[in-house]
Amino acid sequence: MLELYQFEHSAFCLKVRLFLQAKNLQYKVVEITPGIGQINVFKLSGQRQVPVLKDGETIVSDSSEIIQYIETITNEPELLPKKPHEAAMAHLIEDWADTTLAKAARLELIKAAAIDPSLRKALLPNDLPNSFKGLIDNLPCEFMNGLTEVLNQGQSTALLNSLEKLSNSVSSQPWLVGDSLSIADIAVAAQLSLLRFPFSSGESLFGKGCLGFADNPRLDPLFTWRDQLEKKLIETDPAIL
Ligand SMILES: N[C@@H](CCC(=O)N[C@@H](CS)C(=O)NCC(=O)O)C(=O)O
Repeated sequence: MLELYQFEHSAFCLKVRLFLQAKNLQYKVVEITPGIGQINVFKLSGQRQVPVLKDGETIVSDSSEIIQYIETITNEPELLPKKPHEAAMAHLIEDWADTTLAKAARLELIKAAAIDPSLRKALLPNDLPNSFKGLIDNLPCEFMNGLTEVLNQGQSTALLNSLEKLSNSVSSQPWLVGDSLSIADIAVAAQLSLLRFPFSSGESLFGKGCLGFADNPRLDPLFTWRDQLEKKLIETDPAIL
């Protein structure tokens, strides 16, 4: 049985889950508590980040490496395009989503959580005691602000600009590369979870997100596309939780 070591709200972990769901593979989720739980991740994989996939004796870390590994288990359906042009486009979009989009979306979410205590609380791991959650809830915003690396306006505008183009693209045709689902769609959809939370983030977070993104009508087609993609895959999710 495949085991996925993950954080509940990590976009890179969602990327691997969506890929496993699209491949219709059974897997077990092992929830890791950020910080303390990463000691076990380190013992298992020699590094501290999630996602990590365990397949018997084989341990793979890094979402892109995991995806390459899963592809060796089954290449059905084809999510890593084979035609050279499509393969290049899918690779470049995945790389953009994992780097530029991931970083900008993470910083936007930190900014949003700094000004919204309820978002901060909802993002905490489920297994934290309620008393501790209450403490976080009451931390003054200035304290959170002091901890954050803030996106400047130019970076927010650049992110919005790229997302509007993607929003227009999915309005006219559903797949970012070729004429079927690929890793490009999955990688982008996963990182969008930080800007507006999907169904899989749970009731307390679904639909919430970063001001200027989650509530931006120009991005609505993009988040609706993401929600439909996730819903389609979740309906057939073979995960054993
Ligand atoms: N390049 C990695 C990035 C993974 C990553 O950033 N993981 C974050 C969670 S989203 C993490 O484990 N952070 C904890 C840490 O860095 O200690 C991938 O694609 O899997």
